[in-house]
Amino acid sequence: MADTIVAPATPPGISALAMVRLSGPRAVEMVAELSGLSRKEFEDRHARLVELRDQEGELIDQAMVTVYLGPRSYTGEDLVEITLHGNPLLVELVVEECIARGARLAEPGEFTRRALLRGKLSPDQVEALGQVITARTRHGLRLARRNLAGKLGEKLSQIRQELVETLAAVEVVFDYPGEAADVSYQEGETLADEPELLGERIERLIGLIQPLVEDYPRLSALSREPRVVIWGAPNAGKSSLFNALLGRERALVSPAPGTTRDYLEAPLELAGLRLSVVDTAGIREQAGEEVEEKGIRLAEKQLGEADLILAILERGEPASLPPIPVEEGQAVIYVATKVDLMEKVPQGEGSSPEAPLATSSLTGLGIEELRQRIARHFTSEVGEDRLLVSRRQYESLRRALAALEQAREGLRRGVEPDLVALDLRAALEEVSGLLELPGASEAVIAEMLRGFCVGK
Ligand SMILES: Nc1nc2c(ncn2[C@@H]2O[C@H](COP(=O)(O)OP(=O)(O)OP(=O)(O)O)[C@@H](O)[C@H]2O)c(=O)[nH]1
Ligand SMILES: [Mg+2]
Repeated sequence: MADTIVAPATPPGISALAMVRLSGPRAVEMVAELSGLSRKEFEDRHARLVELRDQEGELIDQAMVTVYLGPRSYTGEDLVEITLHGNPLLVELVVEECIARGARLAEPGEFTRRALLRGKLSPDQVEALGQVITARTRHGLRLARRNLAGKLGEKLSQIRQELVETLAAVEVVFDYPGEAADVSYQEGETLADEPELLGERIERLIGLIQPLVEDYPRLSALSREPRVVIWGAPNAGKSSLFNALLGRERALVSPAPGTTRDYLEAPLELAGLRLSVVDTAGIREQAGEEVEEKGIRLAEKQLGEADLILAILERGEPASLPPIPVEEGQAVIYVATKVDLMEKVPQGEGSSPEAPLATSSLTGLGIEELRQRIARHFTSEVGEDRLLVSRRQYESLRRALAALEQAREGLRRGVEPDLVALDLRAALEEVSGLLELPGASEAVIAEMLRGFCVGK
């Protein structure tokens, strides 16, 4: 960590302002040289207007420089933020000048990596930061901020603590350095002798982890831009519904089946949510031509990436709906189209093919209700207690949950306490791995910083 890194902290392009960031032992010295001043002329946490010059003495730009002396900085080392006029050329020049003076261009996420390694941020906060940057909905932002404030960390710590206590109570010989200190239990008195009490504890732990795992598909969709994919047979009224939802004629509509070949994607704003709605080619067994066949393949691919599927039943007819290969975590709303042509309009909420939500793109019936139904799907119960986990945390918690379920099952069958302890230990290791900085695992850190840009 001895070297000094530099990177643009704002995206390339013309803007009002742009920022270059430096971190490391020589950061302040470098900016001092660039501005023809001495190190001492920069006060900790004070902005200073300077003139930056290249090695030939030519003016690069007037800039605001803010110095944050370590360890009271984002990275924990000396950190400098240089705010320039928003021209990518100026940014390039300043970065080049810093490199000429011995700095190294940062790798993506390297500032945050330093913060992590210096203990300025915990692993769960680093993942929360990623969520703050990538959130594409207000709800996703709220969830990310909650994690950044440490709410997920608290929850994971609580789970870990309870796992440690339970394990301690099962194992007479307890050997978990650093964690055993908070645990009090009397020797000879172990939960292994009381399967019912142990069962209750395991149940409680399952109850703590389960919501985190179950909420993941829906909540993680909020941290991206949720995708809503329209799926149905040719001519079922998909493109008409797509247009009706958007409130404009985006897709071509015609009485000929197989009109839509390519898929179409459009943004839709709903109650503070920004969604992506996708219209697809109609699905049928025997496609007419090669192009239609290709369209169907594209539609299937889109379906795979859907967070929510609008399954279209022409005139509410369940037989008109092609099979939907629903994947884990995907939700479906069943929508009857063209109900203006029906004698009896279905009254469903859209929860099953037998109870579809009635719509008519021609008369507008049910369209507003469908919009609300979609918004509700993503935003209902994003209550105060809901927590968003990252993909990595999700995978880990799923394994912890499986281990606990196995422990519960083992207990039920009356297996040896040793075996139950083994499962508990496996769960504990998963949860601990999310809270501690995993010493050796470079791959884990890289995964946590995936998607970060060079200046972050
Ligand atoms: N009466 C009535 N006709 C509709 C309605 N929605 C669509 N249609 C008609 O149904 C036909 C097919 O509509 P599209 O929206 O193109 O259907 P699609 O599912 O996109 O069809 P493909 O792209 O070919 O798969 C058109 O002639 C539409 O005018 C509706 O709500 N009521
Ligand atoms: Mg169409």
